[in-house]
Amino acid sequence: MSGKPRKRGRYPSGVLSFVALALMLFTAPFAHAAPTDRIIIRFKAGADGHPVRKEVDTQLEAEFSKIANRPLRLHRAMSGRGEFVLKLDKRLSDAEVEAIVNRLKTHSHLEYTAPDRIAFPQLTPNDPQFGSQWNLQAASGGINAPSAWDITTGSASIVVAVVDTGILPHADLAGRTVPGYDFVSDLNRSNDGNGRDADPTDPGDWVTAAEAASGPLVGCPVADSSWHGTRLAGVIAASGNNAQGIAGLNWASKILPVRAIGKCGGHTSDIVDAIRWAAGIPVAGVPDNANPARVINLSVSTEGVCDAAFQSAINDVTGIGAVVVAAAGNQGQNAANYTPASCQNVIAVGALDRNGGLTAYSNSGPQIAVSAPGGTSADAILSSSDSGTQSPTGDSAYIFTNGTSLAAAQVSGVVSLILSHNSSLSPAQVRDWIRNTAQPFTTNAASQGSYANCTQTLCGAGILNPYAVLAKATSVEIATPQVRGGLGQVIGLRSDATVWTWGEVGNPFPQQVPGLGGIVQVASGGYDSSYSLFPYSLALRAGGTVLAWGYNGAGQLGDGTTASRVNPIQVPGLTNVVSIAAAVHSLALKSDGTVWAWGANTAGKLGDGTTTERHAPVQLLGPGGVGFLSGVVAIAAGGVGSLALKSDGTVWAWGSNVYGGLGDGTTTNRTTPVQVLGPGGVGFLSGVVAIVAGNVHSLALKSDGTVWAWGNNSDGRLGDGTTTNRTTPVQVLGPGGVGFLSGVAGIAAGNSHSLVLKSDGTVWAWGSNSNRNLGDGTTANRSIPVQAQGLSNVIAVSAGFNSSVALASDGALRAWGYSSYGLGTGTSAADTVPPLVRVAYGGENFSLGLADPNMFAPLIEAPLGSVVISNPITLIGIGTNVPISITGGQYSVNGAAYTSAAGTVNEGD
Ligand SMILES: [Ca+2]
Ligand SMILES: [Ca+2]
Ligand SMILES: [Ca+2]
Repeated sequence: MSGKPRKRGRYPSGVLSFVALALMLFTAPFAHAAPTDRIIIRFKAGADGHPVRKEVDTQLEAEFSKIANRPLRLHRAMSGRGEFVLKLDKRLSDAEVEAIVNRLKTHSHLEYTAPDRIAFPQLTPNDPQFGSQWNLQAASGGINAPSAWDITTGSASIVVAVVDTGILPHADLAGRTVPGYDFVSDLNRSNDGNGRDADPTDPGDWVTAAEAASGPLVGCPVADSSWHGTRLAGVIAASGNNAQGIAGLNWASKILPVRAIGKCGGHTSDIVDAIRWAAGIPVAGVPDNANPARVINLSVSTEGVCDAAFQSAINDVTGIGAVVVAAAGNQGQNAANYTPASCQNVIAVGALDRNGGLTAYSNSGPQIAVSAPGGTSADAILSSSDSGTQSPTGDSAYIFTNGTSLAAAQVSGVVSLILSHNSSLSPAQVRDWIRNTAQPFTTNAASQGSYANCTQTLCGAGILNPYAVLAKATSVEIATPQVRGGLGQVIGLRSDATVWTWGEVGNPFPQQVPGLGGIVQVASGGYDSSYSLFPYSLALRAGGTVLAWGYNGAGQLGDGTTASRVNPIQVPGLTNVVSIAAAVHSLALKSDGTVWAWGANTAGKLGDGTTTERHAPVQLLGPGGVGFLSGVVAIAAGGVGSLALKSDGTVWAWGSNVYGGLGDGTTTNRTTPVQVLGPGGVGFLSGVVAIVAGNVHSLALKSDGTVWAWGNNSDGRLGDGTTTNRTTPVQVLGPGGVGFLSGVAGIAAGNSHSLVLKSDGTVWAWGSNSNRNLGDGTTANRSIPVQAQGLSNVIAVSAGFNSSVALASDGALRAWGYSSYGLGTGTSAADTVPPLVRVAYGGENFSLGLADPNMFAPLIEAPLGSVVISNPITLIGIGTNVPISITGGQYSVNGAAYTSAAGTVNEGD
């Protein structure tokens, strides 16, 4: 970047500057209790002196849950007679738990109830120099980090990138870094004898008088080495309570050192490459980053309004969920004229002195989002550093400095705590929450010696308040566990909204997709070439955007390219998505009932009237190519075609029809949707509540619990007792060929087999069994349903290409079929009972976590209308006054638990 230094600028342009910080004077007591998910109860004593109830049985759990209006289960018995701990589905604020406790007191069996509050030894870390870290303490004008540490001290799964001068090994950062990179390409600045390289160690950035007088660094300020990146890393993440040095804000998360600054600053071109790489975006000539950062600290500043190069990189990384924190700059000017503080979508941080007032050096103005202590030379910020004035000595020193750099690093540390606690938050949410929870500025700072009183026009929304923003982030919503089989891969969504993959290609056991949180739905697709499998994945974020990674040979990732990607990227321009599907092509359903498609388009499976491969989403046309299909509530992608379910219970299909898988009575391929006919080609299929597409056959579940199938019938995969292909739906027979299959709550289809979950938690399958994918202990193909052995309490099923997987109500998974060694089970034996998915060979069972524990499964998600079910079951997305027939017992509608006699009920009954 270019531009002339201003009067108060310290350095030539093109240089980052470091900032001083200040502290604020607030003495709020922070009286609070940490969130808890537990409640203590004690049963009353009866006439015989014994508790009226000996245990908390499922009936009592249901009663307590109803009173609490959320799941509440037995956790364990306590020491007192009749005394028990109950556990909520998540941690709630003190006030929320108090309210539940008060309601529970009304239960006639209970003597007392109390929140199971979490007591702390008032977590003051034992780091010997913590006493000098006034900026983190409450009494000294700091941000009261100990109160935040009561809630969390960080998660090891979160990565914070420090895009700066690199890093030094330091005793207080040992074990806390992941491999970074050195992006300094200018040999005049790199000081390590080369350009870009894989070692981000800081060689020093000193400038001698001779260098400043002539040569490539002429005009640069003469300076000792700053060890700037190491200082920032210490403020963010120095290990706390380790009896060593200082405490950083985050004691567990990882620092990603990304070197982009050398002697006398760094170039924008290197910094923006470093920013993208830090978030996991590939950079040409550099190995992909295996540990994408969710937080990127930019304690750098250069003169000039944010330019397109900087803004583009920031938009790219915030688009995939990385929070960018930028120092205001130390020029004492309007931050709007400095970069990256003036960029959109960053959290720009101003620096306060110990009185809570604006420091003389801090840039200020409406661009600032929030302020934090930056200190002054008299009251500076202690952090990890080195005593070397030129090259490092490696002495793990601790040195005081001040500046907006250090203020920004404190915000980055707090952001990493927030994401440690609730990884689902978007960058915009994090920014809003930090601003909305900030402490008010002090009003008399200038009279106490500050440069000026802060106002919201000068210094942002207020003073960084770690406790308040973490308390807000405690109200997490859990995801409903899901598992999806695919081509060469299984993908699982855990109840903490993290994503895990494993399968026939790649990881034999579940591994977490790094840096991914806040996911509400997953899909697994892939491409099969000469028996080599190339999987890819889609994930839907809570906010309605879609992430994609893996194979991209036909544009399945929707990013406009055919370059496969290791790390998730956001599908550009796609918003308000409520459901996703993947096969060799990708489908997305938007909240307005429209469908969008991209990827392979052979035979017209994208439904855009063409057979042209699409590398970005196109909208699904209407029947006959007129207008667009609308009113869609569910989508399915198969090997050859696609299905859509409309809210009126009708099914629409497009793509390859060689085996009749489109169900329109023909074998003609369709590039726009046609309506699936009724049985025997009479009328149209109706009353459907769920659809799935196999490789070359299709299944539909009707609201009466019956299953219908059409398309290729090799090996009996349609379940009608024959192997005759069908161009219109036939009804799946009952076990033994007697009557018809009923009581079905979930369906799945693989390459050549079909799988259903009945509402009693059992699993039934039919079709090809040569790979034992039916789970009945044999290898005999079946044209009528047989029961998979040893499975109970199943809440969801899914099919891979030639494999099957079942999710139980306790979060455990069982997998069977082809390549059982690669199904996460660690066995290739022909087990009679499908084996459990494990975390490693011989390891513990892998779990996707409990579904909303009192609630059972989201067995039917759509559409609405009149739905006949038998319990236990959960319905979500149901409008009020929609009639729902149940057989009685426990059920849940829209997240609330009810118990009812058989009959027709409505939400709230
Ligand atoms: Ca280098
Ligand atoms: Ca290097
Ligand atoms: Ca320490």
